[in-house]
Amino acid sequence: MLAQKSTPTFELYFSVRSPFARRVRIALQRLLVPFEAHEISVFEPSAEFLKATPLGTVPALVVRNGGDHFTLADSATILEYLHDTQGGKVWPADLEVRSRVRAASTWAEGLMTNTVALFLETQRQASSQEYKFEYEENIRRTLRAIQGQPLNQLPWKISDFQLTQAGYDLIIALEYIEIRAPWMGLREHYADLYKFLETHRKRQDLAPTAPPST
Ligand SMILES: N[C@@H](CCC(=O)N[C@@H](CS)C(=O)NCC(=O)O)C(=O)O
Repeated sequence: MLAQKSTPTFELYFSVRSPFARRVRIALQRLLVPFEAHEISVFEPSAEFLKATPLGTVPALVVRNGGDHFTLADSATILEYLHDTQGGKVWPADLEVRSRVRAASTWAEGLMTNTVALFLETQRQASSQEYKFEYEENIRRTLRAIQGQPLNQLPWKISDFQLTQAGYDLIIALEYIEIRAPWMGLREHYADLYKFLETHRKRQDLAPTAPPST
């Protein structure tokens, strides 16, 4: 007989500085989805965490339902799951708008990926100038491309108060750059992006998950 399915419960593995985990934490809160949070250090992963998610990356969402469970890794995969199971609220319904918002979100996610790689490279004993330069160039190019767009409308915002998923991702990426790669000079070189960050970072749906500055 098939196991009886009921409403699933969720557990989220996250680390406090991970921008990828932050986009999922914010989405879960925004969608009013209750979850049990497990804070971990990616540098000292516990056996329990690695058992749940063998790749050892955060975020990882454990979905439990009627005795069954599975774990989703990767923030984009988790957002897609939340969109499909929690009322289609992560991405816009209109296909063209959705594609534009997803494209913008991918840019912001790319900023996160390159900044994580840049930070990790700076931490290595024999760090490569070549790799660092390449990550920095990717970040600069993408920041310039985003700054060339109006930020107060789609794909970043729906209205004065409503950010899209891409808007949340952009703020998360900018705050992460600020703490992990401050020499990129957001405030000095990307004034419009910095203004966007300053305008939104104190929001109630963003401020509580802000990464510690050290
Ligand atoms: N594409 C993945 C990236 C996840 C990722 O790289 N997370 C970092 C923390 S910011 C991590 O878990 N690193 C651990 C490691 O590389 O061992 C996602 O979107 O979730």
